Amino acid sequence: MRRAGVLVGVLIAAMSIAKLAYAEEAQSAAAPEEKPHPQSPFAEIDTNGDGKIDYNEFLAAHEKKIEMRFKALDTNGDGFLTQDETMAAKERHQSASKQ
Ligand SMILES: [Ca+2]
Ligand SMILES: [Ca+2]
Repeated sequence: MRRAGVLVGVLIAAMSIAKLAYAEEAQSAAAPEEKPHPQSPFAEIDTNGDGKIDYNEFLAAHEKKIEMRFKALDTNGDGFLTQDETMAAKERHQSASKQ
């Protein structure tokens, strides 16, 4: 089955893009305009605190989610996804959506 390999490739590409984006974002700190509540999810994503979420901040926020998803799929924690792991996740997802 090829889809699992494609999924892994997409995840890895997304993670490396997000890392690059995060490094760029750290260099371009803009002046803050209006600050949302520091504990809000918006403030967590808006890392430079300018009151707006730019594409790099959006990517960085999703990098965390992608990492969590990867770790959830990698049930034996070896840093790789096998077809068995992705198929098991698919089956878990399908049985959960039937309930
Ligand atoms: Ca921002
Ligand atoms: Ca694994």
